[in-house]
Amino acid sequence: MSAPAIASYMTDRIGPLPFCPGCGHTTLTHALDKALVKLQLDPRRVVVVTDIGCIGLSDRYFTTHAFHGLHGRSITYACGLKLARPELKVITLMGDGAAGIGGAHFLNVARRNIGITLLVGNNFNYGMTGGQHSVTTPEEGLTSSTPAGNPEAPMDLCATAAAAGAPWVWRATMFDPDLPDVLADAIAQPGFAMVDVWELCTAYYMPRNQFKKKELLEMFGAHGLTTGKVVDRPRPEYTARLREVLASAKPPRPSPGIEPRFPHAVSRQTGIVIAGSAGQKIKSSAALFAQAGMFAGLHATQKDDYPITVQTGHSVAEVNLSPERVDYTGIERPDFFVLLSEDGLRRTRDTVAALPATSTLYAVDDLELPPTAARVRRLPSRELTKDAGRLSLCTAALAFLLADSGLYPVAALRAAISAFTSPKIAEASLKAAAAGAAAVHRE
Ligand SMILES: Cc1ncc(C[n+]2csc(CCOP(=O)(O)OP(=O)(O)O)c2C)c(N)n1
Ligand code: SF4
Ligand SMILES: [Mg+2]
Repeated sequence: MSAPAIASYMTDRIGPLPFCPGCGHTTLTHALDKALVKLQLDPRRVVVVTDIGCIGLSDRYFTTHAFHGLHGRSITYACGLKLARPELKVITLMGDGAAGIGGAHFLNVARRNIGITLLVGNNFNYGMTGGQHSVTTPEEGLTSSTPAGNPEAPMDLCATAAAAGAPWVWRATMFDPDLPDVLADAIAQPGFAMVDVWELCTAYYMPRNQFKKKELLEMFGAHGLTTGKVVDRPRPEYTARLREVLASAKPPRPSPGIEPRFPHAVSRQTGIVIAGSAGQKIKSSAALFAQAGMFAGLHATQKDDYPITVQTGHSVAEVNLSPERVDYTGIERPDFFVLLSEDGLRRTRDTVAALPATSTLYAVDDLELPPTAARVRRLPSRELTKDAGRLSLCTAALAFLLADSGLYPVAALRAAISAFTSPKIAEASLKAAAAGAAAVHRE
């Protein structure tokens, strides 16, 4: 038989592996090398992902791509790589400590079935930081953080991954002669595959607990566990499935774009606050008002304030219009204030009371206002909503403001309504805009 084209995926250019003598991570790392040799994958299409912990020192010894990040997060990096580049074989090496610290990632990669390979170098403690207990430390296990014995029940990583939906799970030990073949099988899986490799940490867990090969193997019996395949139930891989779903999704409606085609009379950044109730279309009307400003060649920003609940409580929108770029979107002294309901007034009463004499306050006619220095203009709400209905009050009020202030033409608001709302809504909104503008001129 001819020798494999690639005889090793590891380099000795940076010296020997850094692990303590007898450490299981050495065995696991070499087993991964043998698995890659068996599969003869193009090293440019393989990424070894690790995080912190002794096991995380291994990635730089591989001649594949490598990614090294924060403790417990290697699954997230691996998933990101796989989602962006599904053609890559992404292999994650992490410790039992990292599996616990990144527990949510561990559950979700199994649930989603993202096609990465997860190899856990499970040595029952935090090796790198001096042997503290981890989620897999056996009950009564002695560690630097459980000197009187671990009072916690350990987590069975394989059962946990299986319960979360992992399609392929294998429980192994560093002493298994077929470990390279098992890792090769795991890497060859199209979906998520995990191998939990029970190991010795010869520096800490082994001496503290008199825990050698015999004790490690006996632990299986004590927990009613066996080595070998735990789960093999293939199901569609997430990355491929996601691409299918995205390919079949309806493309978003192309935006009509906003080309300036109206004049304006705004010489400086101008702040407009609109305060009303949820359900009064405050947010969407304010958005049209801002877009209409852009049709007049202005820069516009919008910020909304509303409770998390729907159809109840206040709704406040703040819009800035400016001939220059808007760098600060806060409105401390509104130039214009539109007040459409008791909810809106309750939310903004202090601001309304503090409005300066340079402000104009447009308030619906049935609201009792606090004393204010602002110039007050009353909005005839019955007249404004007669044709278009109650839901269009905000649009009518904004048209009133435009016709009164001359910031930019009401025609720009009409253009925004026609461009950005469905024909049915546009019909009512255009009526409202006409009613708002007409009410000003009637006075
Ligand atoms: C978020 C975070 N928590 C804690 C640490 C400190 N820390 C560094 S290595 C390590 C333990 C690693 O244990 P494990 O993942 O089991 O790997 P091992 O060293 O046993 O191979 C810890 C807790 C860290 N680097 N980052
Ligand atoms: S401290 Fe433990 S896990 Fe880390 S290299 Fe040494 S034996 Fe291995
Ligand atoms: Mg560990």
